[in-house]
Amino acid sequence: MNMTKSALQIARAAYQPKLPKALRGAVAVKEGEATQSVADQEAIKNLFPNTYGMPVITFEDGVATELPAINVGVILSGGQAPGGHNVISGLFDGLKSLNADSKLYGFLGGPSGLIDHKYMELTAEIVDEYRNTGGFDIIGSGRTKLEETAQFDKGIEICNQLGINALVIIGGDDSNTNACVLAEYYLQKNTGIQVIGCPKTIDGDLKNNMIETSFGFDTACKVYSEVIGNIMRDANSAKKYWHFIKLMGRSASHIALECGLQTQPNICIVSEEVEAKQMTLGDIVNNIAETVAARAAEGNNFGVILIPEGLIEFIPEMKVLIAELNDLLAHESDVQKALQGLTATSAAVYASLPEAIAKQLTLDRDPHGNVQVSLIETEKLLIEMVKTRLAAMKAEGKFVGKFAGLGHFFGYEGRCAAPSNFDADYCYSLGFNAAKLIGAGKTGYMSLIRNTTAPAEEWIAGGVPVTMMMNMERRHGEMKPVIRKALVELDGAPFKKLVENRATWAKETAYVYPGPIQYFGPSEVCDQPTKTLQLEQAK
Ligand code: FBP
Repeated sequence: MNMTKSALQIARAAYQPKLPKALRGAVAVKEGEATQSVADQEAIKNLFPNTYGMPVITFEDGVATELPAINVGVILSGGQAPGGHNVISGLFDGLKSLNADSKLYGFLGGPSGLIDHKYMELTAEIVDEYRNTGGFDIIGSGRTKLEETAQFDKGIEICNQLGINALVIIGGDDSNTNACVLAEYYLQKNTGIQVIGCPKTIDGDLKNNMIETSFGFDTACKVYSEVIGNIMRDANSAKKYWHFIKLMGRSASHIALECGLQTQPNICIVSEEVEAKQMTLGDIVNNIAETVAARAAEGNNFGVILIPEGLIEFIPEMKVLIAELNDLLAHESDVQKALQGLTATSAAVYASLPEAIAKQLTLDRDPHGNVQVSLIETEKLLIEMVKTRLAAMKAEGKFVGKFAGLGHFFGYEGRCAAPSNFDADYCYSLGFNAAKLIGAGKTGYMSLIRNTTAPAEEWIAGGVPVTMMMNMERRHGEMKPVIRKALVELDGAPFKKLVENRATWAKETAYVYPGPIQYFGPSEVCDQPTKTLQLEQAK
């Protein structure tokens, strides 16, 4: 194994993440009022009789008490997000602060490690190798869903074998929903195994009144914004290309919006607006072509457009087509046969798409049966369609310039970046705090760190019951309890900021070049939270 480290890696390993004041010593638990789920209270209460209604808790300074050693198992679930290793190092240090003989086990390759009993003990030596690094490679991640009681029972077996008293599941909305189902089951069965969740996803869609942001969003957006800024400088130097940049984020457009606010592109598409205005693919193409023509009229044959990864599923006619394909392909693996089942309208939409894109819509589904939007080249689809539209406008004398489109997709480039100071501190605190929740005997809670636009030492630490974030949604034809996903709010401050400025940004070349993430230097350069967080918390 190549253990050569970069100079930055070596220097960064020594960074000591900042912890909120409240977590630095022994803690006392302050309980709030009983809570309710965000909707469907009766249904959720019936499904979670033991974990429903628990109070939000806050940690305050407490008196040190002797706790027995605690053994904990940790699982990384779903897509990588910068800072996962710091959640684990925070958890490790937090457990050791409760009792030096506590042990941490990592389940390998995601939730399947728990079911298949694949694990390793995370010793101080191993954890130290991964402090402040990106990636999930310390134990690996996976997308196996924990939802069957047989899986839960396999979990009990291995926990009993290793003397594990608690599990920490680091994941997105689905994984944390499943963590809560597991917590409820383990309580009902009186196993004594606690389950705590941690909010992870670069997509930024696991947030609500309590969870201010999911970890990884800050770093990923900063990495993408750096590269977008570099492309903008290139575009403004060469003045001959329109760059169509697709940005990750399975369904919500938080990443595209945040990168838009950081860099001020000519166009930043927000899927949630497309859906609300029922815009067709043709409408989107026309809007882009008009902006290209308006800039060309002033001699600017270049520009930058940000496209959210999930856009295709928010365009009404595409949404219907994709839903039909999801159903048909679930029962028929022969694509040609499946296509024959499309309704006449969807068949016409399908036929109107460039062949390569149409084919991408029929590729393998993810474990949830959804189309894998990261594999659909929306940026290329738009370039082709805008080119055709501009040719027609040219013939009508409405476009006088030149158009050359270049496509990019930024996603995997940012998911394993070395965490920014914000994510390094936030993740370490989430992990350390999870240990305190375990020490306080809690289960069915998500680790909660609030007040995150203030300096880290003023952050508020505690826990929020997962049931509080749930509602009932139809999944695979059945009503299921799930954590409500946070899409971009069209009346929220970040989107309003875009709307206030976008006409100017479309016309002028108002690019901002954020540059690379800085790990050392003045706080205003190194510790800025995202624009999204700053605007939302300024309310
Ligand atoms: P999570 O929701 O699990 O954090 O993953 C999000 C994400 O990074 C999306 O932005 C993207 O669409 C998807 O994962 C890609 O999945 P995969 O890693 O399986 O290619």
